[in-house]
Amino acid sequence: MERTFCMIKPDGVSRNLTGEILVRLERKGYKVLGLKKMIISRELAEHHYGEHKGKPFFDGLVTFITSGPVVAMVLEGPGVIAELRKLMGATNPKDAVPGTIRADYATSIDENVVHGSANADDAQREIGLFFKPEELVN
Ligand code: IDP
Ligand code: MG
Repeated sequence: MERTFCMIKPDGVSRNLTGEILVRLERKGYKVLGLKKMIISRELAEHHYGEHKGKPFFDGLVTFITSGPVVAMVLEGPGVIAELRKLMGATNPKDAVPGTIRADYATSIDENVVHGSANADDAQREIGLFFKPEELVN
């Protein structure tokens, strides 16, 4: 059993896609252990996206992710880390396979609706950044 961190980005929340995305993840069979709507501080955003510091899109990314509420969640299920990435689709929606969340709901790499941890180390780190252990309920 694995756990991963998933987040509906401000574009997804403001476009009222939260329910659509949760339906896909729940129907797939993943358990939602933690779920909250929140506005990310600049400090948290810079930590969360720390691997991208120094890249040309970093400042825009931090500004965007802090621009409005997100819905953060922890998902649990077999193979959920890699499988969530498949359900999300490629980072650039232009390259995302139809049927994936980004292919179906996004048109821009800057605003691609959803985040999912890239690997087990990131999953553990990101879950810890956004949730206290007691906020996760099975
Ligand atoms: P991921 O979200 O698929 O894991 P990352 O490479 O970790 O993709 O990048 C984090 C986020 O930064 C992406 O979801 C996207 O919104 C944004 N991003 C990544 N690469 C670019 C780029 O080349 N230009 C603009 N934004 C980008
Ligand atoms: Mg990433």
